[in-house]
Amino acid sequence: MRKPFVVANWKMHKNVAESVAFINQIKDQLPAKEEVEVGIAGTTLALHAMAAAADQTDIQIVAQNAFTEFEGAYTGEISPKALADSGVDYVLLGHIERRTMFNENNTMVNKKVVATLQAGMTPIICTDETMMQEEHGGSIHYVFAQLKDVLCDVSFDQIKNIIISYEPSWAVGAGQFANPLLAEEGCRQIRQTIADRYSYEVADKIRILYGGSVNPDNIAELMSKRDIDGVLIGRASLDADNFVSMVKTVQ
Ligand code: 3PY
Repeated sequence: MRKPFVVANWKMHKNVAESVAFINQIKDQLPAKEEVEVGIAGTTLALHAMAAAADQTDIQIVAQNAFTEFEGAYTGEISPKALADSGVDYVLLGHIERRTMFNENNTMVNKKVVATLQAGMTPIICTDETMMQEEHGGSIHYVFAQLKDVLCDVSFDQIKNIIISYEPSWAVGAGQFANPLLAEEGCRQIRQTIADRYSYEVADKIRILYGGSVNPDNIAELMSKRDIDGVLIGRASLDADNFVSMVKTVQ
C-alpha cells in the first residue's frame, strides 16, 4: 500500500514569517498521517524556521534544491548536509524550472540525488521527459533516457528511498491544463521503467507523484488514478485554506 503524498511547491513565494504562519494555520487541520503525508517545499531561507514550526506535527519539510557537495568553495550553493541539519526531510531535484532556467542536466541531478541520500534525506526526483505528445500529430512518444540517467549508480537499496515525480513541461506553470489520462500514463511508464531496471517489487512500492497545474478542480480525479501516488501542487498551494481542502480530498 503506497501512502498518498501531497507536496506544496511554493517556488520563490512567501518570506520566513509568511511560511511559518502558513504552517501554524494548517497544522491542526490536516488529516491523520496514516491517511496522507503532507510536505511543504518552501524557499531555502525559510526552511529552518518552517522545520521548527512543524516540530511535533506530521508536516514534512521539503527543500527545492540541494548541491552535489556537502561543503567547500561553492559560492551561493545549498549544502545537503546543512539542509538535513536544519530539519529538512525531502529535497526536490531536477524540477523543469531548474532544468530550463538554470541549465541543470541529468548528470548534475544524478549527483544531487546521491548527495541528498548521503545526507540522510529523501530525494523527490522530477522528470519531465518520460512522455511527449507531438504538437500536431497528437501521437505519444516515450523517452526514458532522462530517468535512466538521473538514476545512474542508484543502487537497489537506494531506490527504495526515492520518490519520483512526473512533471511534464506541457503542464507546469500557471493556467496550463493537466490531463489526468496523460498524467496517469506518464506515471505508469515511470513505474514500468523502475520495474525493468530494478524489480517489480520495488516498482510496486515506489511512490510516483504527478506535478503540473494541480488544483482543487482536478486533484480528486488525478489522485483516483492507480499509478499516481501523490501530487506536487504549485500556485494552488499558496493559499492555506485551499491547500488544506486539497489535502482533505485525498484522504
Ligand atoms: C506546477 O504546478 O507549476 C509545478 O511546478 C509543481 O511542481
